[in-house]
Amino acid sequence: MKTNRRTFIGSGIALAGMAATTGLTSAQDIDAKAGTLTKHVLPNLPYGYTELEPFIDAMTMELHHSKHHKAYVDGLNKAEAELAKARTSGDFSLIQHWSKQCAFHGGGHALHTLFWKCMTPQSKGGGTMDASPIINAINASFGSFEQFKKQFTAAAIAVEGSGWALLHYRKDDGALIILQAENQHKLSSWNTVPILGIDVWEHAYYLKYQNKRADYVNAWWNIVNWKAVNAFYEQAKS
Ligand code: MN3
Repeated sequence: MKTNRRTFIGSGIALAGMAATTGLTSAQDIDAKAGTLTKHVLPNLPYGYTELEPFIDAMTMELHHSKHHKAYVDGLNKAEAELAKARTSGDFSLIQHWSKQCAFHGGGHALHTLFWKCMTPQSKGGGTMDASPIINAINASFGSFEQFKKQFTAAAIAVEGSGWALLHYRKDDGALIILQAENQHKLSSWNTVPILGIDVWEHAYYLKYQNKRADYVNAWWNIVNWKAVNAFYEQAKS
Protein backbone atom coordinates (compact mmCIF):
# COMPACT_ATOMS: atom_id res chain seq x y z
CA MET A 1 0.00 0.00 0.00
CA LYS A 2 1.27 3.38 -0.94
CA THR A 3 1.80 5.53 2.13
CA ASN A 4 0.67 9.07 1.63
CA ARG A 5 1.44 11.98 3.89
CA ARG A 6 -1.93 11.80 5.68
CA THR A 7 -1.64 8.13 6.76
CA PHE A 8 2.02 8.67 7.75
CA ILE A 9 1.12 11.55 10.05
CA GLY A 10 -1.82 9.55 11.40
CA SER A 11 0.34 6.53 12.31
CA GLY A 12 2.95 8.83 13.83
CA ILE A 13 0.35 10.24 16.20
CA ALA A 14 -0.92 6.74 17.02
CA LEU A 15 2.62 5.52 17.77
CA ALA A 16 3.34 8.55 19.93
CA GLY A 17 0.12 7.84 21.78
CA MET A 18 1.10 4.23 22.39
CA ALA A 19 4.53 5.28 23.66
CA ALA A 20 2.93 7.72 26.06
CA THR A 21 0.54 5.05 27.32
CA THR A 22 3.16 2.33 27.76
CA GLY A 23 5.43 4.84 29.48
CA LEU A 24 2.91 5.14 32.31
CA THR A 25 2.49 1.54 33.31
CA SER A 26 4.76 1.42 36.36
CA ALA A 27 3.05 1.80 39.73
CA GLN A 28 5.25 4.78 40.48
CA ASP A 29 4.12 6.58 37.35
CA ILE A 30 0.48 5.81 38.09
CA ASP A 31 0.84 7.24 41.63
CA ALA A 32 2.50 10.32 40.21
CA LYS A 33 -0.27 10.68 37.67
CA ALA A 34 -2.96 10.42 40.39
CA GLY A 35 -1.41 13.18 42.48
CA THR A 36 0.01 13.21 45.98
CA LEU A 37 -2.34 12.04 48.73
CA THR A 38 -2.31 13.30 52.30
CA LYS A 39 -2.33 10.50 54.86
CA HIS A 40 -4.79 11.80 57.44
CA VAL A 41 -4.14 10.66 61.01
CA LEU A 42 -6.13 10.66 64.23
CA PRO A 43 -4.73 13.43 66.45
CA ASN A 44 -3.96 12.75 70.11
CA LEU A 45 -6.19 14.42 72.67
CA PRO A 46 -4.57 17.27 74.61
CA TYR A 47 -5.89 15.64 77.87
CA GLY A 48 -6.82 12.20 79.20
CA TYR A 49 -10.19 10.53 78.65
CA THR A 50 -11.12 11.04 82.33
CA GLU A 51 -10.15 14.70 82.53
CA LEU A 52 -13.38 16.26 81.28
CA GLU A 53 -15.36 14.53 84.04
CA PRO A 54 -17.95 15.11 85.36
CA PHE A 55 -19.17 17.11 82.34
CA ILE A 56 -18.22 14.48 79.75
CA ASP A 57 -17.63 10.94 81.01
CA ALA A 58 -14.49 8.93 80.24
CA MET A 59 -16.26 6.14 78.35
CA THR A 60 -17.92 8.62 76.01
CA MET A 61 -14.61 10.39 75.40
CA GLU A 62 -12.77 7.14 74.66
CA LEU A 63 -15.38 5.82 72.23
CA HIS A 64 -15.86 9.21 70.62
CA HIS A 65 -12.16 9.76 70.01
CA SER A 66 -10.80 6.26 69.35
CA LYS A 67 -13.77 4.86 67.41
CA HIS A 68 -15.94 7.63 65.98
CA HIS A 69 -13.27 10.17 65.07
CA LYS A 70 -11.01 7.35 63.85
CA ALA A 71 -13.78 6.21 61.48
CA TYR A 72 -13.92 9.69 59.90
CA VAL A 73 -10.14 9.69 59.41
CA ASP A 74 -10.28 6.24 57.80
CA GLY A 75 -13.28 7.23 55.69
CA LEU A 76 -11.53 10.34 54.37
CA ASN A 77 -8.36 8.41 53.49
CA LYS A 78 -10.45 5.76 51.73
CA ALA A 79 -12.49 8.30 49.74
CA GLU A 80 -9.37 10.17 48.59
CA ALA A 81 -7.66 6.92 47.60
CA GLU A 82 -10.73 5.91 45.57
CA LEU A 83 -10.74 9.28 43.78
CA ALA A 84 -7.04 8.83 42.97
CA LYS A 85 -7.86 5.40 41.53
CA ALA A 86 -10.59 6.96 39.43
CA ARG A 87 -8.13 9.52 38.04
CA THR A 88 -5.75 6.81 36.86
CA SER A 89 -8.42 4.50 35.49
CA GLY A 90 -10.56 7.28 34.04
CA ASP A 91 -13.62 5.61 35.57
CA PHE A 92 -15.61 8.33 37.30
CA SER A 93 -18.85 6.36 37.57
CA LEU A 94 -18.76 6.63 41.41
CA ILE A 95 -17.72 10.29 41.50
CA GLN A 96 -20.86 11.39 43.32
CA HIS A 97 -20.49 8.75 46.02
CA TRP A 98 -16.81 9.47 46.75
CA SER A 99 -17.28 13.24 46.58
CA LYS A 100 -20.00 12.97 49.23
CA GLN A 101 -17.80 10.69 51.31
CA CYS A 102 -15.01 13.28 51.16
CA ALA A 103 -17.33 16.02 52.43
CA PHE A 104 -18.83 13.86 55.20
CA HIS A 105 -15.64 12.28 56.52
CA GLY A 106 -13.50 15.35 55.82
CA GLY A 107 -16.02 17.45 57.71
CA GLY A 108 -16.07 14.96 60.56
CA HIS A 109 -12.28 14.85 60.82
CA ALA A 110 -11.93 18.65 60.76
CA LEU A 111 -14.72 19.36 63.25
CA HIS A 112 -13.65 16.70 65.77
CA THR A 113 -10.07 18.00 65.60
CA LEU A 114 -11.45 21.46 66.43
CA PHE A 115 -13.83 20.11 69.09
CA TRP A 116 -11.09 18.40 71.15
CA LYS A 117 -9.00 21.56 71.15
CA CYS A 118 -11.96 23.74 72.16
CA MET A 119 -12.27 21.88 75.46
CA THR A 120 -9.99 21.62 78.47
CA PRO A 121 -10.40 20.34 82.04
CA GLN A 122 -11.76 22.86 84.52
CA SER A 123 -8.55 22.44 86.53
CA LYS A 124 -6.66 23.78 83.50
CA GLY A 125 -8.92 26.75 82.90
CA GLY A 126 -11.94 25.14 81.23
CA GLY A 127 -14.95 27.46 81.25
CA THR A 128 -12.89 30.45 82.31
CA MET A 129 -13.03 33.45 80.04
CA ASP A 130 -10.35 35.99 80.79
CA ALA A 131 -9.79 39.25 78.99
CA SER A 132 -8.88 38.56 75.39
CA PRO A 133 -9.76 39.75 71.88
CA ILE A 134 -12.41 37.03 71.54
CA ILE A 135 -14.53 38.68 74.27
CA ASN A 136 -14.55 41.99 72.41
CA ALA A 137 -15.37 40.24 69.14
CA ILE A 138 -18.25 38.32 70.73
CA ASN A 139 -19.63 41.47 72.32
CA ALA A 140 -19.38 43.34 69.03
CA SER A 141 -21.20 40.66 67.02
CA PHE A 142 -23.82 39.50 69.53
CA GLY A 143 -24.34 42.45 71.86
CA SER A 144 -23.09 40.62 74.93
CA PHE A 145 -21.58 37.32 75.99
CA GLU A 146 -24.91 36.27 77.50
CA GLN A 147 -26.73 36.87 74.23
CA PHE A 148 -24.09 34.92 72.33
CA LYS A 149 -24.34 32.06 74.81
CA LYS A 150 -28.14 31.95 74.58
CA GLN A 151 -28.09 31.86 70.77
CA PHE A 152 -25.33 29.25 70.60
CA THR A 153 -27.05 27.05 73.20
CA ALA A 154 -30.38 27.33 71.37
CA ALA A 155 -28.71 26.48 68.04
CA ALA A 156 -27.00 23.42 69.56
CA ILE A 157 -30.14 22.09 71.23
CA ALA A 158 -32.22 22.62 68.09
CA VAL A 159 -29.96 20.85 65.56
CA GLU A 160 -32.25 18.46 63.72
CA GLY A 161 -30.89 14.94 64.12
CA SER A 162 -27.10 14.70 64.32
CA GLY A 163 -24.80 17.66 63.92
CA TRP A 164 -23.04 20.64 65.41
CA ALA A 165 -23.41 24.22 66.56
CA LEU A 166 -20.46 26.27 65.36
CA LEU A 167 -19.11 29.75 65.93
CA HIS A 168 -17.50 31.00 62.72
CA TYR A 169 -15.28 33.92 61.87
CA ARG A 170 -16.55 35.43 58.60
CA LYS A 171 -13.69 36.69 56.48
CA ASP A 172 -15.78 39.16 54.44
CA ASP A 173 -16.53 41.52 57.32
CA GLY A 174 -14.74 40.09 60.34
CA ALA A 175 -18.04 39.26 62.07
CA LEU A 176 -18.59 36.21 64.24
CA ILE A 177 -21.65 34.16 63.26
CA ILE A 178 -23.33 31.06 64.67
CA LEU A 179 -24.34 28.28 62.29
CA GLN A 180 -25.70 24.81 62.74
CA ALA A 181 -24.28 21.91 60.78
CA GLU A 182 -26.27 18.76 60.12
CA ASN A 183 -24.19 15.60 60.04
CA GLN A 184 -20.64 16.92 59.58
CA HIS A 185 -21.09 19.44 56.80
CA LYS A 186 -24.62 20.28 55.69
CA LEU A 187 -25.98 23.83 56.21
CA SER A 188 -22.47 25.28 55.96
CA SER A 189 -21.74 28.71 54.56
CA TRP A 190 -18.63 29.81 52.64
CA ASN A 191 -15.60 31.95 53.41
CA THR A 192 -16.07 31.36 57.11
CA VAL A 193 -13.72 29.67 59.57
CA PRO A 194 -15.12 27.63 62.50
CA ILE A 195 -13.39 28.63 65.75
CA LEU A 196 -15.63 26.89 68.31
CA GLY A 197 -17.95 23.93 67.97
CA ILE A 198 -20.02 21.52 70.00
CA ASP A 199 -20.79 18.04 68.74
CA VAL A 200 -24.46 17.21 69.37
CA TRP A 201 -24.52 13.78 67.75
CA GLU A 202 -25.97 11.36 70.31
CA HIS A 203 -22.61 9.55 70.46
CA ALA A 204 -21.22 12.71 72.10
CA TYR A 205 -23.49 12.54 75.14
CA TYR A 206 -25.95 9.63 75.21
CA LEU A 207 -24.18 7.38 77.75
CA LYS A 208 -24.33 10.06 80.44
CA TYR A 209 -27.21 12.30 79.39
CA GLN A 210 -29.44 9.91 77.38
CA ASN A 211 -31.99 12.04 75.52
CA LYS A 212 -31.32 15.20 77.55
CA ARG A 213 -29.24 17.07 75.01
CA ALA A 214 -29.90 20.41 76.71
CA ASP A 215 -28.26 19.18 79.94
CA TYR A 216 -25.16 18.16 77.99
CA VAL A 217 -24.98 21.49 76.15
CA ASN A 218 -25.36 23.46 79.39
CA ALA A 219 -22.67 21.34 81.11
CA TRP A 220 -20.30 21.73 78.16
CA TRP A 221 -19.83 25.47 78.80
CA ASN A 222 -17.85 24.49 81.92
CA ILE A 223 -15.05 22.99 79.86
CA VAL A 224 -14.76 25.42 76.94
CA ASN A 225 -11.13 26.32 76.33
CA TRP A 226 -11.43 30.06 75.67
CA LYS A 227 -7.68 30.44 75.34
CA ALA A 228 -7.79 28.04 72.39
CA VAL A 229 -10.87 29.70 70.87
CA ASN A 230 -9.11 33.05 71.11
CA ALA A 231 -6.08 31.58 69.33
CA PHE A 232 -8.32 30.20 66.55
CA TYR A 233 -9.94 33.63 66.26
CA GLU A 234 -6.56 35.37 65.96
CA GLN A 235 -5.44 32.79 63.40
CA ALA A 236 -8.60 33.16 61.32
CA LYS A 237 -8.19 36.96 61.26
CA SER A 238 -4.57 36.89 60.10
MN1 MN3 B 1 -18.75 13.14 67.05
